[in-house]
Amino acid sequence: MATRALMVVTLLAFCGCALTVAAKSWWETASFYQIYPRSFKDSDGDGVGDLNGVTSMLPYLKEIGITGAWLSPFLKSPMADFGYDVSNFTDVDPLFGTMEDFERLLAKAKELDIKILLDFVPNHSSDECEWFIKSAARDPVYKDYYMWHPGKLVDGKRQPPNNWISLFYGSAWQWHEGRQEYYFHQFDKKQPDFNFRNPAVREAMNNVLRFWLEKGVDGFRIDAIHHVFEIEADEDGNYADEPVSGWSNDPLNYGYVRHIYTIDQWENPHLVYEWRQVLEDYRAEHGGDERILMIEAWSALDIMMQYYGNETAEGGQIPFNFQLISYLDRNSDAYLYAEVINRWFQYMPTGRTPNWVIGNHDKSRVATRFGVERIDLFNILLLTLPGCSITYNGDEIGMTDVWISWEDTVDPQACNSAQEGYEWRSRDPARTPHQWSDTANAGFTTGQKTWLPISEDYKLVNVKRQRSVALSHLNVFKNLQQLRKTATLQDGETEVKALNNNVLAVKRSLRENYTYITLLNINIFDRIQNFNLHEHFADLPAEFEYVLITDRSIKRKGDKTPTSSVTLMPHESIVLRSSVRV
Ligand SMILES: *[C@@H]1O[C@H](CO)[C@@H](O)[C@H](O)[C@H]1NC(C)=O
Ligand SMILES: *[C@@H]1O[C@H](CO)[C@@H](O)[C@H](O)[C@H]1NC(C)=O
Ligand SMILES: *[C@@H]1O[C@H](CO)[C@@H](O)[C@H](O)[C@H]1NC(C)=O
Ligand SMILES: CC(=O)N[C@H]1CO[C@H](CO)[C@@H](O)[C@@H]1O
Ligand SMILES: [Ca+2]
Ligand SMILES: [Ca+2]
Repeated sequence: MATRALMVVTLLAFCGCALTVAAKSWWETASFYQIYPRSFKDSDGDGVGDLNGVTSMLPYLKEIGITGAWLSPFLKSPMADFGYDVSNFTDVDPLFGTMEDFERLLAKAKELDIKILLDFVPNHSSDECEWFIKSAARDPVYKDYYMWHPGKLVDGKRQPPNNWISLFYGSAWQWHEGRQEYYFHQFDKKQPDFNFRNPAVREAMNNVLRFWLEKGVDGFRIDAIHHVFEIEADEDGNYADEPVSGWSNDPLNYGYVRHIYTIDQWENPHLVYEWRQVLEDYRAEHGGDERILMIEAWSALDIMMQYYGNETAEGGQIPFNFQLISYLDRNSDAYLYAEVINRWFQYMPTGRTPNWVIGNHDKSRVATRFGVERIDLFNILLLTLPGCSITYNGDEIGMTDVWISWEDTVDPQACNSAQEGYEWRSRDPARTPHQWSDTANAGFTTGQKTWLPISEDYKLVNVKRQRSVALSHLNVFKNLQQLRKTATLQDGETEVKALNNNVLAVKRSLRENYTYITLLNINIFDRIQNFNLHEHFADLPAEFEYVLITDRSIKRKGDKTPTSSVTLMPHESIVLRSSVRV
């Protein structure tokens, strides 16, 4: 089994034992990219990105060293949640193109050796899915596909069955006139939750995976897995209230209750093990490279680790590591960075592979959350840590959030409640169109309008311009991908530590190879840092060479520095390489 081979590698990485390095599976050092298809590239001028647009830009992914991409949903959908409300799990939405377009995308990706992962949204379908329509009509096959409840009578008035709240505001139970029952939805009311306790639902979803494997996808990114199961109903078919949290005064606010019955139920990881088995069975029959699962869960670390697998069953290869997103902000010091990074290593079971994520389509952009002066810093960190990196489209050129007026806001998480505070809830600012060039609409579309406004900074921040600026964010990203191919960054041991409040160091070393040290000046004040690396790491040679610099650097690539006195300029991030193999 592939994971046994991994164990050897990771032992080497974390205890330095003298074992041989086993060959790695393709994904273990992959540089992944998240494509939000609505905003990546529009091929037909309607102002919404599409599959042919993605296909036309696959050479760009190759150019920037991406080895695998996951695409946010492009399946048939009424778009109440921009595709996260799927009405047919095996059909492409005409807004994005056709199945033939997707097949062409896959063929082109194969030609370029870029792996493609589909976003699989198992928790719910759209209320316009045929399965839901049949379920509402009590069709004998589908009637228990979703979570239905007659509600309770209070003073002769019908009320939702309990106090469960939707993430998008208000009761999680929606009355259905046709069936004369409530259905449960963790997200929008147009996203009814599946009943995963029904084996027929499990099989239907397994068949969805098989359908796309047959098309040739290399795996799946699993959406919102921590919401999949709810607590089992009691003997009378009722579900207990969730306890009031005390964090909010508004009983319709998601934070009003503690979600002990609607998230992180113990069954969730086991569903992932079942899906992994579907992938393994497919591979056993059809061969090819390992198919993978990326797992999206916003859960405590001990729960996250269960998604890797248990003693007898394999799980997802990549349970998203959201530690950097969850615990760091622009005021964090280097000790916190080190702690947050090392925590994943401490919890991760032997033989598993770490992964690093700093942005996605639900979070404020990294350039906005941490400041534009830290764009290179995070790209350098993600790409020099061991394991796989996952970059949200646009972060390689340092795109920032775009302010969007209430009138232009389209995200249901913002629109479903009052105008007041919508800016806090809206996910639109991080979803604006990709900035390709300085031409009209940033080269995203040939049309006049775009589904979300283009950032005003597109004449300065775009791919075309950054290609021609030596130390642009894009070129730093590309230079990193070259470094990443070295034996040390692929297979080396890792030591992450803060040198002081302001400087984070990542040391990567491998027997008989060069040692690399990433140094990040996190300093929230504009200060120069000087330090002696011998005081922090044992057995370093006397001299290091600059192999990666940024536009903050005064040194040049190839310059040398004594190990005893390394200087970082304000907000400078660099990678040094030992002058000799060790
Ligand atoms: C999904 O779409 C395909 C292709 O149009 C169709 O054959 C299938 O019946 C649809 N499935 C559902 C559940 O609507
Ligand atoms: C691991 O998960 C499998 C599949 O869900 C289960 O059958 C098995 O009992 C679990 N093993 C342990 C040791 O918990
Ligand atoms: C560097 O490490 C690789 C293993 O990843 C090894 O094959 C090689 O011999 C090492 N030494 C040199 C000089 O490359
Ligand atoms: C990061 C991410 O993919 N979030 C999605 C989680 O699932 C909900 C509902 O499907 C979406 O609204 C989010 O965008
Ligand atoms: Ca389009
Ligand atoms: Ca659910």
